[in-house]
Amino acid sequence: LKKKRRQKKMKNKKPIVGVIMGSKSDWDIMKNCCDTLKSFSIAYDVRVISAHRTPKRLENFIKESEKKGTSVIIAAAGGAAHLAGVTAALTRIPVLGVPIESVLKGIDSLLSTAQMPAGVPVATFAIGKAGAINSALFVIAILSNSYPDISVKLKKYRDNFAKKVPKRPF
Ligand code: RP5
Repeated sequence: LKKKRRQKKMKNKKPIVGVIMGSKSDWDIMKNCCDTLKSFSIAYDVRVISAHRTPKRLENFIKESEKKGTSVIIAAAGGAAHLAGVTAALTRIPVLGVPIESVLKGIDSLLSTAQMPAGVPVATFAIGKAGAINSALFVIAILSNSYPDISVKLKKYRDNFAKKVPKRPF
């Protein structure tokens, strides 16, 4: 009965995703993440928050996110990219990391985001645009377990892939 009640509550509640990035300069890439969420009609709360330049803003954002029941936070940063890791350390909301290209082509961002010591996980995606889109699609896949309307849209999205790929290369 408890499970049914919880499921009913979930059904009525729209999910919300937090999308944060270390700098305004990350927006060109992270716009792809937000556009993907938007195309699935998933609400998101997007902000520029830097772990080292605006740490108080990060703390406040996490407090707000916990209060409003944010499902997941997607955190993008470049260089010595600690935004996703610090976010994950401050909350139990799952954190997905998107490494942004840097002077070292994003290898530094990728390693800084992915190489978390055991205990505080950050699910890390590809560098740049692919990671921005896939982080959103990953959230969408997880949410589709609980929201049938999202699941239907995801199936359509995948079916469209097959239609777009030619059967022969010539
Ligand atoms: C990181 O440093 C940001 O996430 C960005 O990718 C990188 C460069 O930031 P800006 O110097 O362009 O503000 O904190």
